[in-house]
This record gives sequence, C-alpha cells and structure tokens, in this order.
Amino acid sequence: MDLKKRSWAEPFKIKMVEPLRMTSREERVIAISESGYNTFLLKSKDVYIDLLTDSGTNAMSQDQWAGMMIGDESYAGSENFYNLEKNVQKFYGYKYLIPTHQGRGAENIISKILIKNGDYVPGNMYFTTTRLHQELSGATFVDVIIDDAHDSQNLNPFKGNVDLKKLDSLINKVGAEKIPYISVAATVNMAGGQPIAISNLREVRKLASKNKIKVLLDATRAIENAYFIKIREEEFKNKSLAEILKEMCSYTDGCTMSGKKDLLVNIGGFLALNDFEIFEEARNMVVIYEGLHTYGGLAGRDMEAMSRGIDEAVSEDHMKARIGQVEYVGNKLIELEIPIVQPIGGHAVFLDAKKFLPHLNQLQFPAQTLAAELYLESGIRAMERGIVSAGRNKDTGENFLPKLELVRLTFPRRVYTQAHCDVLVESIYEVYQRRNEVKGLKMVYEPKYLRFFQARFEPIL
Ligand code: PLI
Repeated sequence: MDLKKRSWAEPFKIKMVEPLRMTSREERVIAISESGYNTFLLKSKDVYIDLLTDSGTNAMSQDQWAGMMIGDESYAGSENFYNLEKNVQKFYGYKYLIPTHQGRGAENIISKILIKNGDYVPGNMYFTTTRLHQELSGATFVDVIIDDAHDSQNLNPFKGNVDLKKLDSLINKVGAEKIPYISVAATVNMAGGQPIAISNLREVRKLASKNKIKVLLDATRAIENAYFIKIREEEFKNKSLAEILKEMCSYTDGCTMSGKKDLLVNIGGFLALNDFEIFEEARNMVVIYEGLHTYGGLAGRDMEAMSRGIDEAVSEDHMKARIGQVEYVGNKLIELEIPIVQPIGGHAVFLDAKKFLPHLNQLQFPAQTLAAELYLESGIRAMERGIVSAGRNKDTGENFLPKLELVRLTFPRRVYTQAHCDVLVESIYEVYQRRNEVKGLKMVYEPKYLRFFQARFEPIL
C-alpha cells in the first residue's frame, strides 16, 4: 500500500440497498440463448452487475427523492416546470425550455422543425437515435469528427473535436443553405465517451456563424465534458464546472438533452433554445408528441428531480467520483493489457472487440459476441457499440462498417461499489484468457429501425 498517496472516495454514503441476484452458468446459458444473444433482451432479474447503460439507471439523492414528494401534478403550469426552467436558464444559459419525456423526444421535435428533405446534418460522430430522427426528417448525416476519434489507441485528449476542414469542405460541397444545423455532442458516446474542447467549439461557432448555420448541442453528458475541459484544457483549470458548462452552451443555439444521464434521474429530457420563433414552433409541436408544454410527457415530480439533479451534477466532488470510478476500471484493464479505448471515457469503459477477438471478422459481430460471452462468464451485462449499432446506409441498404467495434461497460451513477468494479475486471480477464475459443454470431432477425435493441443472433457452430 502506498501510504504517501491520498485516496478519495464517493461523496455520499448508502441509505437504501437493492439486492442483487447471482445466477449459475447453466441459468445464464438458457437466458442468453432465449434472448437471441442480445443483452438488450435479457430480463434484468437474470443480470448480476448491470452495465448496459448509464441512461436512467442512476441512484437519486435524498434531496431528489424529497423533491419527488412535492411533485405538483397539475396538468398545466406545474410549479416543478418553473423550477426546472429556472435551473436550465441558470446553468445551461438558454432562454426557452420545452420538457420532453427523454432525449429522443427533443430530437424528434427539433429535427422536424429545422430539417428539410435533402438537407445534410454534420456532426461529431453519429448517435443512434439522433441520426435516425435526422434521417426520418429527410436529412443525411455526415460525420465530421477528427480522424483520431476512429482510432481506439489514439491518445488525443479531445477526441470529440470537430474536424473543421471536413466541416468546411461539406459546406463548400453542398452549400450552407442545405445545412440547417451542426450537431455537436459533448461527450461523444460512440467514440468512447470522448470530450470536445472549448477551443474547438469556439471555432465551430465561428465557421457556423460565417455561414449562417445553427449549432445544436447534444448536452446529454455535457457536464462530464465540462469536467474533462477543466482537467485537460489549461485555460479552464480554475473555473467551476458550472462556469464551463455555461460557456460551452454559449457557443450553441440550443440543445437536446437526455436528463437520464448527467442529471441523475430515471426519466426526463428537454429541448432548450434561444430563438423565440423556433421555440414557439417547438412549443406548438410538443403538444402533439409529448404533452402540454409545461410537462412534456413528465410527471411534476420527474421535473423536480431533474431540476435538483442539475445542482448535484455540477458539483466537482460528484463528478470526480463519477469519472474516477470509470477510470479505476479502465486503468486496471490497461494494467492487464486488455484492449480498451483510450483515453478512458467519461461514462464508460469501451473494450476494443476487434483487438480482443482478432480471429472474428466484423460480419461475425465481435462486439455482440463479446458482450454475450461476458454475460455467460459472470452475469455482467454490457452493450454492443459496433456494426450492429451502426445499422445500414439509408440509401444503399449496406451495413455500415464502423472502424470502432466496441463493447461498452457503462457505469450507472452512484450505483456500484469498488468491489463490484473488481469483480468486473476479474470477469473480463477470465474471458480474455480464453478468447481464442470464442466463436462469432450470425444475425437471424433484424428489425427495421435501431436494430441493436431487438436484433436476434445465433452462435456460429
Ligand atoms: O435515451 P434518450 O432518448 O433519453 O436519449 C437519447 C440520447 C441522445 N444523445 C446521446 C449522446 C445519448 O447517449 C442518448 C441516449 N443514450 C443511451 C440510451 C445510452 O445507453 O447511451
């Protein structure tokens, strides 16, 4: 033990516990086969440590639970809506707020408002639901993230950055009038939870303004991104996360938000905007798809918990522990020479399945296979983020073949302990030791939209 080192710990203690169920290997063989080798189709009762997602799986604080008790469940004009509106204005800095049931509700509305058939939407790598809503509104998504982001071993501290040359050449090629907005995610989920730098965001804003193009932020994990800016971008080392968040948002015209991540709740999202005319249209549209503009598909108590979640998420102690836990696991895997995406991301550790299972070709679904294998080993549930998630080109029907073929071990906030993390690392190591015996999968059912959620597979014998 290094006695000179000062350890840190989570800034909370645990008051209520939820039992976990261990299963036998025989039970898991049946469960994964009945689930078509897709971890999304497992029943949670058959899962031991659930790292499927950090979305809506967070533990709320006593203050958030207390807020639930003062939910104002009026159909219109709930007090909790005004609390949320005030906090979004205070911390994110946008003028207008439309609550939505979750992030994709906001994506649906803004895509329908801003996109015309035949448009192009550039972005720093796609996200599944975001791109689908853009495509359903008639746009083609164009990836303008820097090349470093597609290389799992590249150590660039800001792999979420936009490649300004790629963006500029798209503008020159298709014309600014065909680009309703630039879609900027912070952090970039599909790249491994990698942040974008403020210096890059400033340049994106400049180029966008010069061409009269809007910039929309996917703020789902923007506070995690703010933490990386604080520790990696010299100019911001003495700024608070709240100050950094506000500055990030100031370079954009609005945001879509899934509160189920950064904001420490189990459900909720919003669309926030500065332009009154777009807001007015969104306020009109939300009543079709979500609910009245002062609840947007949420109960009053959900809005209160999300509002209080903003205060907690910008706390540096919270974020240090949250990202610290992810780093703890990532560093242990690096020590064991298990291939992961580096630098370690904000919300998850991503196993590099192409390097982990180099004997499988991408059409044998290495990441899907590895996620199933990890479940079989220990009952730990992870998620595929590779060829299955990437889907097909909407025009040609061909499979996208993403360079990154990853298994995401996603950490719910404030849920698991360091001992769970150790069990996780040991389980991955077990699979790694017998990786040469692992065979691939074939897809036997493919849904039309967002296939990774419901696709089914069978082992290649
Ligand atoms: O799941 P929603 O509809 O609340 O949010 C959609 C969404 C938008 N943007 C980003 C960056 C996300 O990560 C996101 C949802 N992510 C999920 C569900 C995940 O497991 O990562």
